[in-house]
Amino acid sequence: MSEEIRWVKTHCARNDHGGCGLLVGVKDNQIVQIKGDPDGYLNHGYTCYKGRVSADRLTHPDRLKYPLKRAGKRGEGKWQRISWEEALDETANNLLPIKEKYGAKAVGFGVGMPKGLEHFVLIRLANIFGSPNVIASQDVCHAPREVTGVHTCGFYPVADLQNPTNLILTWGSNPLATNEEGQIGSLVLENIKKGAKLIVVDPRRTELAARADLWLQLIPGTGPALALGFLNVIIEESLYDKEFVDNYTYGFSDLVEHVKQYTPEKVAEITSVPADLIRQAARMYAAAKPAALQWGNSVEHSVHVFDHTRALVCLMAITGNLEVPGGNVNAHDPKIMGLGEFVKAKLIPTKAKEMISAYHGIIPRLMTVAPAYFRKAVLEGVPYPVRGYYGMCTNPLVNWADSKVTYDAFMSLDFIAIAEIFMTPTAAMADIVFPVAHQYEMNDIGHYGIGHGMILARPKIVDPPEECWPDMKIMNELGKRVSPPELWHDDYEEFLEDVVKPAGLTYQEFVAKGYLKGPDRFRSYLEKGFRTPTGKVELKLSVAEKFKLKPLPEYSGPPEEKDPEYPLILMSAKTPNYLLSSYRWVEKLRQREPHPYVDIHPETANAYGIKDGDNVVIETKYGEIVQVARITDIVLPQVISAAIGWWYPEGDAATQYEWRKSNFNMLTSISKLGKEFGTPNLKNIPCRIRKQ
Ligand SMILES: Nc1nc2c(c(=O)[nH]1)N[C@H]1C(S)=C(S)[C@@H](COP(=O)(O)OP(=O)(O)OC[C@H]3O[C@@H](n4cnc5c(=O)[nH]c(N)nc54)[C@H](O)[C@@H]3O)O[C@H]1N2
Ligand SMILES: Nc1nc2c(c(=O)[nH]1)N[C@H]1C(S)=C(S)[C@@H](COP(=O)(O)OP(=O)(O)OC[C@H]3O[C@@H](n4cnc5c(=O)[nH]c(N)nc54)[C@H](O)[C@@H]3O)O[C@H]1N2
Ligand code: SF4
Ligand SMILES: [Mo]
Repeated sequence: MSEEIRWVKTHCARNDHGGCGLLVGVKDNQIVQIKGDPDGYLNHGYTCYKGRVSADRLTHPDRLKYPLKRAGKRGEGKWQRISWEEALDETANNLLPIKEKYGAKAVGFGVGMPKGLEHFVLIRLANIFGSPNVIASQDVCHAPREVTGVHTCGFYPVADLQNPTNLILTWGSNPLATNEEGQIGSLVLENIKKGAKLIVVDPRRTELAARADLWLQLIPGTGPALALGFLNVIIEESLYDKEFVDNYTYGFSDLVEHVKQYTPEKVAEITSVPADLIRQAARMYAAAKPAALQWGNSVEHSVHVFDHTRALVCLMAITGNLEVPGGNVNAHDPKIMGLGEFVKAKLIPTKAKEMISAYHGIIPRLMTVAPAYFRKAVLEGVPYPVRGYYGMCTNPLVNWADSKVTYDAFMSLDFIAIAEIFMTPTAAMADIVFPVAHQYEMNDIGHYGIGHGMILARPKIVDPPEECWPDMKIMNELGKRVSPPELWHDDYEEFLEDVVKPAGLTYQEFVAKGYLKGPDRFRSYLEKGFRTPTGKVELKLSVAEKFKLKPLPEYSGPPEEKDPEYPLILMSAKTPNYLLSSYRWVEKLRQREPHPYVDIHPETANAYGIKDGDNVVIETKYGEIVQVARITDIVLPQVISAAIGWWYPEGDAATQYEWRKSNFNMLTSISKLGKEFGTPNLKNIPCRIRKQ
């Protein structure tokens, strides 16, 4: 007999960084409806379309359901179904000989955008195995902001959208489409309704830009100059918070001298934002008190990420917006297990010295290896050989800059295991593919380790199909085969218990509560100072010399040299319909966005004889791809904005699903990297276009 619809509370996940409280309707082990939970802490009932149709990710007929072993040559698309025992043994029997021959560090453990608790189980697996090399896209996502924040003011300054604020300044962040790090866009709108002003810094006229009090349409990649221009105006016009600057900052007088050169007029030339608009925006931001600066991914997508981020933290600091409600805050965790303990960091005390990136003189505290350096190790043996890779929740062939180098590196590895929900271009290169359980099919914890001071419950709602296992279970069982079994759990669900135990809760009690949030604590510096070497916000870095870092933020020109052969500027932005390279196979999403679209200004389209819907070849020094023209004036005439993350799941596994055809990262390069984080340039790339 068919059961009634049962409504279960959970939190959305694996569509972006997640966070919306959801009510999930279940009937006969099937999800029949998903709606927003009005009690959701971050969303107050809001959901987006891809959240509402997210159960469709589970039911596609081509979803991976059994462990697979490569049958033909690598990448040929021929597979043999094997048992879990065989898949785990085969993986162990390949990883252990690599460890024996080259050392544990010759195995890289790969993750992508953090999706759930498995992210930290993977770091634990690497640590226990003895490899310092966790390979992650953190170099272009989150880590530069977090690490630079810690170096500058002792913490990761998060925009406080929960308390009333007078102004939100979005800086290369598009929360209505991306809800980055659980900064759910609807909260920005709620603040605006209550009277907060809005300034948007974005090269595209986004939905938010269209609603903003001021919109600064800068040339992509020129953000550091604009931030320095803001500092110039605020200092020249004495709009800064004098009491805070006098008592709690280090190096102000050097900053004053330094930013004199970044006059609004000079910055206008670089950024194409009119000088008066720069003045007006800087004044409005400085006067608002409190003002929340919501920064985004584009801060990171440049070789100049360190300067950019440093300038923005200086801006928050001198305007007195650090650690105040409605400003940029230090989010404190609830009483849960600390990350270091969870990942068993103590077992690998020499990690910072031995990881691949240490050789490249990376900034201290960045504990993952940038993909650029990983591939150098694989292809050139620099600084030492790396021959094996275990990857989950990631699709490097499409998502890492310079896809051709990724292909070569994956062809060259001795052994690759990938855990996936669907056969992707990267999984198609593997020797072993593990089929995984997904959101709604396993117990999970969200937002652990993201730095926003909360964790969210994501309980299991339906059973996974056939032989799919949660990533955590796979690693728990693999761990027992490749490292001392006593360091692993009998049952992988104990990982969930570990996290919430310090709060005095079982996982199920945590699920009943829904989420845990740390205490709101503001202006802790009044008692303790800032957690930097000088105890102050370091406008000028006191450790600059020691770590060979720039003491003051600067603008050192466009991330790539201008090139008359490639007269247009290529950028990208994330679409509301997909997560990076994921879910092109979900029909309801594909109907909304069937093709990769490149946004081209009408004047430019006209000059090149391109019409809306035409196939367009986009070409950079590094490669060419094809996308479909969308003629729109949301971009400047000299800028085009192309889609990221594209491959064609309906294509052929033997050609890795046409991974070259429309993939943005065929156009990017790792020949020039930011020194501090190993970051490639993903925005402001000289390009040219033609009708196909
Ligand atoms: N040019 C350019 N490149 C970029 C970016 C850009 O803006 N421009 N953005 C960068 C950013 S910010 C990031 S974070 C990276 C992201 O890079 P990735 O993290 O590699 O990106 P995703 O597309 O999220 O890839 C995730 C893969 O995980 C799979 N997956 C989903 N859920 C699960 C799960 O529960 N378990 C397992 N095992 N697999 C799962 C999906 O099917 C998908 O194939 O890309 C970066 N690359
Ligand atoms: N729907 C959806 N949500 C996502 C993701 C997704 O792929 N899809 N990805 C998730 C991930 S991994 C991340 S890291 C976050 C990213 O979240 P965001 O940072 O919000 O995402 P982006 O779209 O990369 O960049 C934000 C805005 O920066 C603008 N921009 C581009 N270049 C520049 C520039 O040079 N300067 C300035 N000031 N602005 C620029 C773009 O036009 C865009 O509107 O989103 C997460 N959420
Ligand atoms: S905004 Fe993000 S967390 Fe909220 S429903 Fe959409 S995908 Fe899920
Ligand atoms: Mo990201």
